[in-house]
Amino acid sequence: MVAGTLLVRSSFAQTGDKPNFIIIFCDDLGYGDVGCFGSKTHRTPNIDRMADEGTRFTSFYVTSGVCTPSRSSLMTGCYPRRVNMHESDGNECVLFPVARKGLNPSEITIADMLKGQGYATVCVGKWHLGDQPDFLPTKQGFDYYYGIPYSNDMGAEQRPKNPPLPLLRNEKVIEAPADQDTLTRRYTEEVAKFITMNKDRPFFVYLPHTMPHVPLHVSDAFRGRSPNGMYADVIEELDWSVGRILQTVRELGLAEKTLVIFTSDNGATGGKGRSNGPLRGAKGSTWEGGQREPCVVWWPGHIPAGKTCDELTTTMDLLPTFARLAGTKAPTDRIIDGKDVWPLMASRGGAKSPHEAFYYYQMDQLQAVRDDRWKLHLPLKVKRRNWGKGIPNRPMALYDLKADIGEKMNVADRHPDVVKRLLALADKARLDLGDVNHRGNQRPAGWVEIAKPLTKD
Ligand SMILES: [Ca+2]
Repeated sequence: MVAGTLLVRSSFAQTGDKPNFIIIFCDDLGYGDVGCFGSKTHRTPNIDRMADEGTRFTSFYVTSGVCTPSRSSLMTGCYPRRVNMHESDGNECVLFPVARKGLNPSEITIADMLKGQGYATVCVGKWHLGDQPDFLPTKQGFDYYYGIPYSNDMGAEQRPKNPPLPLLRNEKVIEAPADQDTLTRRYTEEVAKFITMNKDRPFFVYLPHTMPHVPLHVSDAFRGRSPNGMYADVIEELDWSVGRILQTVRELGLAEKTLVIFTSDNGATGGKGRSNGPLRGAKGSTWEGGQREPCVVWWPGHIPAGKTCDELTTTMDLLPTFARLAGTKAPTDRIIDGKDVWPLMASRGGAKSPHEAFYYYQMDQLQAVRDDRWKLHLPLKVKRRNWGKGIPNRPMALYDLKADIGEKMNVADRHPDVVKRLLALADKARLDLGDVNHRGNQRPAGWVEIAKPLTKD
């Protein structure tokens, strides 16, 4: 059985039988918000079944506690600073409507790479990597786009100076303001249709859900259904969506040809039924609760069922991993920070994380570094925050993540050798990726001279 599976695996790309890829990327879903990651309040039978049939990654990271930088990494396989998407044109932590800045179209996104390998590519959902025509998904490797270009709280309904929240099909606004109640359902239908239309060729689906980012919206079928309030209603509809997509894949006979990943772009905000499980901190922070995400990887016959992998992995790894599975390589003409983690997904005996370290940045500032076991919060004169004033005089703190996932006990005094090693890794990152006033090896973002609002004709 094992040998047979390995044989299928190794011959997959060579036979021209390229696997399909689906990334389901929730917005602000916390580490403890789904059953298979410990939620006792949200009913998520479909995501739990996906975990039973696949592998849970329990040390899976996004590169930022907020949307835009996190998404830039998933798309490019690079830290946000590398592609200059760590802050907006107005020095905010994320892009706002009518931004002059966006993900540079000269970056090679996962979609660009897979399109080059003959894949049909679709982005359905919240983009948030630039709202100008040059930066939209259709200019970043996606054949088709349906969704909102930035966060659902950035329309005129919440911020009167902005245009009404636009819903786009490709580059055209088809609805404004978008009817948010039906977004999760409509996204799911768009994806199911796309999969069905492209069942006979390799495809890549990127589904960055608008939910459960606030304002919360849910369709009539799910409103008030959960005993745990609106947030749980929203999670249950997202779970339904996962089930509907996997059912589509199964019914078309594509289960053994399709790798599906379920995760989130950053941690949950605090309170109101949201949960980052045992993790400290929340969305927007460099505590684990901001950047460690629930992650389930599913591919029957290729990825083992019912397993858990605690090795350090990141959204940046998806581009090089998909490249390998599609029979190509990640770009070699530029620095790519992600690593091929297929040996971990396939649970090859003894496979270890290919990362020497992971770096936690808040906007332009390096705040923490971890290796396989230890996380060091760096001493900072002013610890920057994504919003509000920085926090002065933050002392150094070391946590043993294997014994203390909640970052409760500072053990820096007991492990001076570990502190020294992690400080050296931080210096290495500063040289390469930069830190505050040091630019590092950074590629330019995309810019336009005059930004225009996305409005309905
Ligand atoms: Ca988010």
